[in-house]
Amino acid sequence: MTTNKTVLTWVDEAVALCKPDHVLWIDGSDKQADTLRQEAFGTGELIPLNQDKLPGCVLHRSDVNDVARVEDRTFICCRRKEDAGPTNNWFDPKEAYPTLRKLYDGCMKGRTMYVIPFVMGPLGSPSAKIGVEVTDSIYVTLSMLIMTRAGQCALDELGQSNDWVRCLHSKAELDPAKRYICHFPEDNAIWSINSGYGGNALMGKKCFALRIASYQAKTEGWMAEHMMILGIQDPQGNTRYVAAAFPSACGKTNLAMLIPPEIYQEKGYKAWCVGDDIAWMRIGEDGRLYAINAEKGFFGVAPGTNAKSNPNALATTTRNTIFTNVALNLDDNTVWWEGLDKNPPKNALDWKGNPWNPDMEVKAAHPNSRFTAPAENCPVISDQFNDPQGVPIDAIIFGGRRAKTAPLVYQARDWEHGVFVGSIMASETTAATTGKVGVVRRDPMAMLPFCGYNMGDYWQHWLEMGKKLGDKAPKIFNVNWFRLDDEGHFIWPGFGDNMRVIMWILGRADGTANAVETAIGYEPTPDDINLDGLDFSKEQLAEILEVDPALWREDMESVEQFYARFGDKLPKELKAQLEALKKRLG
Ligand code: GTP
Ligand code: SPV
Ligand code: MN
Repeated sequence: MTTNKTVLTWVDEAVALCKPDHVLWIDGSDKQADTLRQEAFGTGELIPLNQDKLPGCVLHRSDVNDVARVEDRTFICCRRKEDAGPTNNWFDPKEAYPTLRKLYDGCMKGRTMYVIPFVMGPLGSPSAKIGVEVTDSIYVTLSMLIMTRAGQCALDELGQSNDWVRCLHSKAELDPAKRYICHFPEDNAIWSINSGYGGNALMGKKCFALRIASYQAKTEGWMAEHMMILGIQDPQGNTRYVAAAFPSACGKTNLAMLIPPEIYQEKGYKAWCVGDDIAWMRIGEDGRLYAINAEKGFFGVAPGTNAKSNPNALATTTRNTIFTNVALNLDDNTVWWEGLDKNPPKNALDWKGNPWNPDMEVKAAHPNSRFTAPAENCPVISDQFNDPQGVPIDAIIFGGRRAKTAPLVYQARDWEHGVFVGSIMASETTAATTGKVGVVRRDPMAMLPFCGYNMGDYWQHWLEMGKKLGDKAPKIFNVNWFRLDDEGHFIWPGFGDNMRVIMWILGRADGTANAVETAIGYEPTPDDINLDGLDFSKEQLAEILEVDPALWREDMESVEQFYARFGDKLPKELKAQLEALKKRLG
């Protein structure tokens, strides 16, 4: 399939190390994917679903100890510890390589090694990058075929170039104690072993498109971000784009596929999805910031996805989709998860494959169960999805899950203040990563688990991008859909109604929307957000726009402690922003 010596040599080395019985190069054809699917049905790695109701769809159950990203087993392996920074686990490459080599030695005996060449980003895009993943998992292979542009097209695009990322993956024994997700940014390499799930194993995603790419982006002058990309088309047919960074399981996929409230639909507004998880952004010839979606599919959270919350996601998953760790409805051989509908199956298997019925205490689907679905299935996929140039971004939105502190929305005073707003982001942890759920932690730019180098240098890079963009820089905002009332209910209706907030944001970006200056930035008044057709009062809106200075002063103490970890890597601009905010808060 290729004469590229750098690829052939590396695959030979991987074969010599892992010692598979067979090697199969993935060409990207439907025929080959079908053969692999049939093989996986035979071994139980995949379970076929009802082909009338869910054509081309399959179910996969991961190992019960392998259900989410493992941040404590994820390492940045650069020569100097300080280059990994205080927020990453560091593993000296001098030790990491020999340690891992021992684990990979012979790990594919009796198995086939699949060689997957893949492109991140639209084919022919100046922003696109290439990788080759070898793996011993059919599930990973078929997932990569959905999530990336994989096969012969990638090798054609690569030609004889040496500029590609080496992704060595083996599920090995799936032993959590020997699980390593190691990134070598200085070597363009990722070594992942003993996991077969999600961001640990689909290496185009977080490993390459964020951890390695963020390092490349810093070196090459662009941005690799944990952001969805949404286009809002006005009645005149002009589409403007926003990019939003929310931590894992905090609403990117839902915002990316939102259905406009009726009041906007009636006027002729439309919403288009460009991406739901990873945006690569560079400055275009006109000086504006352009974003591409690095991926070709969605690896979305299943629980909570339903015909009301996200009908577009549901429609996207009705064909050629891999479901992982959801429940199997034995009556009609379809899938189910908590929050899909109010009719849980009476006769089902839970995500572990055990008999399940609605009277049982345990969950039918794992909280981090997911669908892997082709973007082309999405009813609102943007016609710019494959555009090599990407789309121009008018606004960057940060956000997280905060029960109290953060208001529904506010705008940063300028780019530098916006970088500060991103740097102080905090959010409650979710099931997307192993560990405790619901603990507030600082998660700058939603990149805490994904920045491939020192976060202090990353903030510096953001500041430099702002200088380059000058007055063409997108405006920066912060949102919080997750404010709770005293009974612990979400106050804001969220989902499609988030468009009401996006409209204010776009209005601010073009200078038409009103705002008042507050201690934390610019905020709308309750009159500035359109509540027409919504059962939600201005008093309620006022409540979630409110900023409690005492809570903020407390929060800034925690920011101060967080910042202190970066020593002299903390950009002085951010330190100054913190001091200025503290002063404004009194
Ligand atoms: P990753 O794929 O892990 O990066 O997650 P994500 O950021 O794409 O999150 P996603 O859109 O899948 O949403 C995660 C969870 O948050 C789901 O259970 C959603 O139902 C819920 N959610 C999303 N948007 C909203 C919202 O506006 N309000 C409320 N209350 N919940 C939301
Ligand atoms: C996330 O956790 O942000 C995800 C899922 O998008 S994973 O691919 O596992 O990283
Ligand atoms: Mn994500």
